[in-house]
Amino acid sequence: MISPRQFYNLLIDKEVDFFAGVPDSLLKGFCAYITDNVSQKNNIIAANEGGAVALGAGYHLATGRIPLIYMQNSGIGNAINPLLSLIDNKVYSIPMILMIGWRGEPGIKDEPQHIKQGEVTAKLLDAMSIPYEILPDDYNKAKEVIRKSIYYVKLNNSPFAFIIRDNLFESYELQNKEKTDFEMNREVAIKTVVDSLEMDDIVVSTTGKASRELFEYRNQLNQGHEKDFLTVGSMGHASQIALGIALQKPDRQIYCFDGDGAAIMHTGSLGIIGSLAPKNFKHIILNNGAHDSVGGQPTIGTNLDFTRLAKVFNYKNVFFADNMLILKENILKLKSSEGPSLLEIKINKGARKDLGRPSTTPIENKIDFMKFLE
Ligand SMILES: Cc1ncc(C[n+]2csc(CCOP(=O)(O)OP(=O)(O)O)c2C)c(N)n1
Repeated sequence: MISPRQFYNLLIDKEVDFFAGVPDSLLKGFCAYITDNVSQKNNIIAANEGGAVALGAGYHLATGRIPLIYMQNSGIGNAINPLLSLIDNKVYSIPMILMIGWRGEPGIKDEPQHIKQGEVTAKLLDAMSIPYEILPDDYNKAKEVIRKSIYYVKLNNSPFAFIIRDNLFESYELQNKEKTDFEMNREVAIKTVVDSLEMDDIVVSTTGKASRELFEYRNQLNQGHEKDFLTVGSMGHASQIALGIALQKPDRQIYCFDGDGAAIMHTGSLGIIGSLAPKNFKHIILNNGAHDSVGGQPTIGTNLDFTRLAKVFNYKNVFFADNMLILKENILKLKSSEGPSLLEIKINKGARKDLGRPSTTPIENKIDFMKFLE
């Protein structure tokens, strides 16, 4: 294992001191370390991975220096466009280090949404002609990889990727935890909303712990999972899945349980919801101001008023709750409102340590869900 501090110091020695990315659980220790120790201007938690690559490009254009862009391998998809049409040698030829968390590494048990991504991570890099190394967990070997890769990116003005295996980084607890003092956390908010839904209502829930908490709550209630579409991968797209359903099923009420990080990742989607304006679309933003599911790194959610954003994007009705009493009142208002409507719930970060994972497969869920929609 490598300590995040040692790894950071190796980069600093090579004058790599600008970071941008979207956090990942495999990079948790490193992301937490730089969140604590690097100024906000030099560690930008981007809206999405493509934005992070572009930020790195801007930094390089302005300084001539090498940025490091971090992401989970799920984020490669978001990054492909700027990687190929902005920084590639055939376009602007911009050097950068990519640091990619390898979820779904073949041979290591992981969730279904990571399997394919894990299988093709190296192949995707090959297809983009981006050389890579699996970062060794020996300090001296890692040092050598860093030295060679920085030499390479400077010489070729092009990117080089570090693939990061699970457990490479020693754990590091985020110190700069902005503590909030709301009444609820995500799980309590989800339970409260679920308790007030009707038998026939549909839920599309976002990536990360929200879907896991929803799944467990249905178990606790001895209900099936057919009412819920769990967006286990595809972060940021739950609202458009929900929109696609809402438009085809105008007689059903569709609730999207979204995260602040996920909604920020593809905010333009809110505008598409506002413009198509399905009356049966109910958007619930569980705003903990953090990428809680992968380590609690901050998002801009803390200072973002999602109700205002929704109004600008032409939602018909907006509601807000930061405590249980108001939440219970405003869910009722949300339910009876003409959509698209949005309810922002302000919550604390954090989840149960013993939170489980869906025990049914995505395909089983899809089949049950489609039956329920019929
Ligand atoms: C494209 C992509 N990038 C990154 C991730 C890793 N990831 C999974 S959940 C998550 C955090 C989601 O944050 P938010 O939507 O605010 O929900 P919270 O975890 O706070 O409930 C991240 C970054 C991912 N799955 N997909």
